Amino acid sequence: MVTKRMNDKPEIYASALFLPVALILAACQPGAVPQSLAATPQWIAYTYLDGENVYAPQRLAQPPTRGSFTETEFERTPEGTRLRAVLRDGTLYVYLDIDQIWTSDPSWDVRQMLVADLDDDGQDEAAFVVWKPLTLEPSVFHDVFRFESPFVEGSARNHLFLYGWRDGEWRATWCSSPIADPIHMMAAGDVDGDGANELVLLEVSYDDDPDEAARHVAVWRWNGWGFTLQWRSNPGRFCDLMLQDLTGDEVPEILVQDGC
Ligand SMILES: [Ca+2]
Ligand SMILES: [Ca+2]
Ligand SMILES: [Ca+2]
Repeated sequence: MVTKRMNDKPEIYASALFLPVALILAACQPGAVPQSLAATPQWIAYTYLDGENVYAPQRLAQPPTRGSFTETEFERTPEGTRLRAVLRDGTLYVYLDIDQIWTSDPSWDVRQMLVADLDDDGQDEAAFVVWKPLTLEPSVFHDVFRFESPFVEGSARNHLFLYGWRDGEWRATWCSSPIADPIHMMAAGDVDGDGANELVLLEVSYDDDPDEAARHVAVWRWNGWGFTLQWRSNPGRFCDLMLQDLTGDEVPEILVQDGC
């Protein structure tokens, strides 16, 4: 099992100004030892080891019951209306009662959406994974930092966006820069039992087909201005992701398939 020192933790920041920092931090992660837990697809449960910042794997004899990530309804808003967010064919639609009030940008390919309190402010938001064309900011990358962006203008880059109902309107509450390790799947839950949700990801590489298996399972937690890596698994070929408590302690295990 590969563990990480506290000062090695990469972070996902919101502002494009922080992109080089985030990338540099991600590039500084120590290499993990290749070790797949299964040669053929096998369900595995990762359980948090109290106080050790590590999730221990255990093979499951039976596959878990599957969940759905394609449609979620919010709680009623303070105005007494119903807010509903629906992901359909790569587009996210938001309705207030029967009125459609927001649609994701046509250039975005929205892959997954979930609703949870991810920034620990007591209010739920919609978190969604987006592939969208990279738009460089010349004044930032060339005039200020004096180096070329590692990404090509117009290439598809992966982002995590948080939107919510705030001050009587549907709006962005946090938007990431291009993510260093694109998100294949995500789930949200308090997987370490400390009372705040973590963001659990299956991560791929830009060199991979993002629709194929993921390389790592990772747990990220909100740090006040972005997400900090708490833990990352050994490499594998992961697909499927869900959170279920299998041990009866009301702390969900991270369930994934390896060997996909
Ligand atoms: Ca929140
Ligand atoms: Ca937690
Ligand atoms: Ca448990």
